[in-house]
Amino acid sequence: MSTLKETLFKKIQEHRPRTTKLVKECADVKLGDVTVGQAIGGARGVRCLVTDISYLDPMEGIRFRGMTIPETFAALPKVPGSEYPYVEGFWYLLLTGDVPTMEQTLEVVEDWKQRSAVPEYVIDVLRALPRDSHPMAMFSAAIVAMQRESVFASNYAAGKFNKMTCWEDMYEDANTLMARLGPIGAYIYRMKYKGDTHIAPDPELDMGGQFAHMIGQSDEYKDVARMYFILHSDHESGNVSAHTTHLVASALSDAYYAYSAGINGLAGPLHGLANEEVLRWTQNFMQKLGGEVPTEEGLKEALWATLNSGQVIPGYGHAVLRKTDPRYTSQREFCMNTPGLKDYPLFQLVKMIFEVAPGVLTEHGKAKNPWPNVDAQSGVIQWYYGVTEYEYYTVLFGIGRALGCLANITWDRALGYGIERPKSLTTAMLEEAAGIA
Ligand code: CMX
Repeated sequence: MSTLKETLFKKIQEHRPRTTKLVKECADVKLGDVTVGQAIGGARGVRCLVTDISYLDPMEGIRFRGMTIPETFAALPKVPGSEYPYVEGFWYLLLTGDVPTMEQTLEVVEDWKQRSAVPEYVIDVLRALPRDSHPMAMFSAAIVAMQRESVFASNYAAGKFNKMTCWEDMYEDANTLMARLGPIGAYIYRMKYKGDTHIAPDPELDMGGQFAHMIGQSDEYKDVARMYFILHSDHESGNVSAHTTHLVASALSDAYYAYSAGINGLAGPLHGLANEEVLRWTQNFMQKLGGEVPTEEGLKEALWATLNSGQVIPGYGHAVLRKTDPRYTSQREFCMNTPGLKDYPLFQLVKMIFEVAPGVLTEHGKAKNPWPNVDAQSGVIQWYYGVTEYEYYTVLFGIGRALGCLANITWDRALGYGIERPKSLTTAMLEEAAGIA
C-alpha cells in the first residue's frame, strides 16, 4: 500500500467515530432555518453540506485543510528549480490533511505517471466529436467515456460492495482520473488549436510540468500550471462543480460519472466559464480602443454599458465571498512579480478594472459582493504565455477543480454519506407558509 493510501486509511479510521457519534447522538441538533428566499434562490447560505477538505470564510477566503493560500504554497515540497509546489503533494494534503515530505510527494508523482496513459478509445471519442465542439463538452465526454474502467463500478457489479472498504475503489478511480486529466486536456488543446499535432509526455516531469510540456508551452509556464491547478482546486462543497460531483456520487455513481457531471456544471457562465467571459469582455473592450489601455472614465462607461444591457460583469461577485478573492490576489501577485507581465497592457487593464469595477458595482447596488473572484485574473496570465484560446480556459479550471471534487467524494465514501435528496415544496405551500395564500 502506498504511503498516501496508508495515511488516508489511518485518517479515515480516526475520523469515522466522529461522524458516527454526530449521526447517532446529535442528528436533531439544528444548524439553521431555511427561508422562502433560500428555497427559491439557489439554497444560498443553507448550511447542509459537510467537508473537511476546505473551508470558505466570506471575509478571508479559502483555506485548504486549515491553511491559507500563501501558507499552502509555502508548506508544500517544491519542484526543484521552481517557485511552486508539486500538484501531487497538494493532492496528498487535500486527502489526508498532512503536509507530505518530498519522499511522500514523489511517491504520488510516480503513481500518477504509472496511471497517466490516455486509452486509445478516449482519443477515438475525442476525434469523433465535431472539431468545433466546446472543449468542455469534449473534456466531459472523455471523462465519462472512461467509466468502463471504474474499479468501483466493476466491484459493485460483481457484488463486492462493502460500505467500510468501498472508499478504496473510489481512491483508485480518483487517482487514475487525476493522472489522466492533464494529458486529456493537452490532447484536446493540441487537436483543436495546434493543427492536431501532439507532444509525447516527458517521463521526467511532474503533473503540472507535464501539462505545460504537452500543450507545447515554455518552461516558465510549468509553474503557471502548478499554481493554476492548486488555486482552482477546491472552494468547499457548495459550489456548482463540487456540489454536482458530490450529488451524483451520492447515488453511488463512480468517480467518472460524478466528475463528468461536475465538469458540465463548471461549464456554465456563472461558474467556471466566467474566466472565458472575462477575457472576451476585456479583449473586446481593448479592441474597440485599438489596443490601448482606456482611461478610467472610458472604463466606467463600458462597465455601465454592460450592466445596463442586463449582463453581469464577469469575474466580479461571489455567492459566499464578501471581499477580494485571495485566489485573485495570489494571481495578481504572480503578475506583479513576473517581469513582462507586470507591464503587460492587458494586465494594466485588469488592474484598472479592479480599481474601478467595485465602485461601479456598489453604485449599481445589486451585487452583494462587488469584489473580484478568481476568474477576473486568471485569463490574463494565460494570454500572456500564449494560451490565447479563451474558450479553453475552463478546461484548465476543470483539471484543477478535480483535485477538490475527487478528494471530497473519496471521503464521502469513507464516511458513508447518504444519497442526497432534499425535499421540494410547491409554490402554493410557500404562499401558505408566508401567510399570503
Ligand atoms: N455584475 C452584475 N450584477 C451582478 C454581479 C456582477 N458581477 N454579481 C451579482 N450581480 C447581481 C446578480 O445578478 C443579482 O441580480 P438579480 O437580483 O437581478 O438576480 C444580484 O446582483 C444579487 O446577486 P448576489 O447575491 O450578489 O450574487 P449570487 O450569489 O446570486 O451570484 C455570482 C454569484 C458569482 C453568480 C454572481 O456574482 C455573478 O454572476 N458574477 C459574475 C460571473 C462570475 O464571475 N462568476 C464566477 C464566480 C466564481 C466561480 O464560480 O468560478
